[in-house]
Amino acid sequence: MANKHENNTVAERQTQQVKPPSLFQVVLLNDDYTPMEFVVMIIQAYFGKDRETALQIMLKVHRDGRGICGIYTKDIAATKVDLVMAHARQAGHPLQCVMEEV
Ligand code: TYC
Repeated sequence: MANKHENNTVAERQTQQVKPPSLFQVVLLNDDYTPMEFVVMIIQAYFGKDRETALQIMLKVHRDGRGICGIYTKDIAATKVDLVMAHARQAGHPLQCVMEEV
């Protein structure tokens, strides 16, 4: 369906004009070597959690093998993964961080 405007331009009406962005969860994986305190610091620094929440997420990862740190649009999630991985390598820890579509 088309609408004729006063200046003779035509705007097409589309059924799905914009799609909501797909979302990705950023997940930390457990390992045997990364210090618990380093993981808590990472969760606070990159995922905006307070110390208590960061501690709970870290312990969940430690117990269950994985834990969600946050849910973001694709570019933001990818940047978080890159920053966390770079920081962990810089510090000499094997911490793994991945993103998964929700
Ligand atoms: N399992 C690690 C230890 O006992 C702690 C740890 C928690 C490592 C969470 C990684 O994503 C992680 N030191």
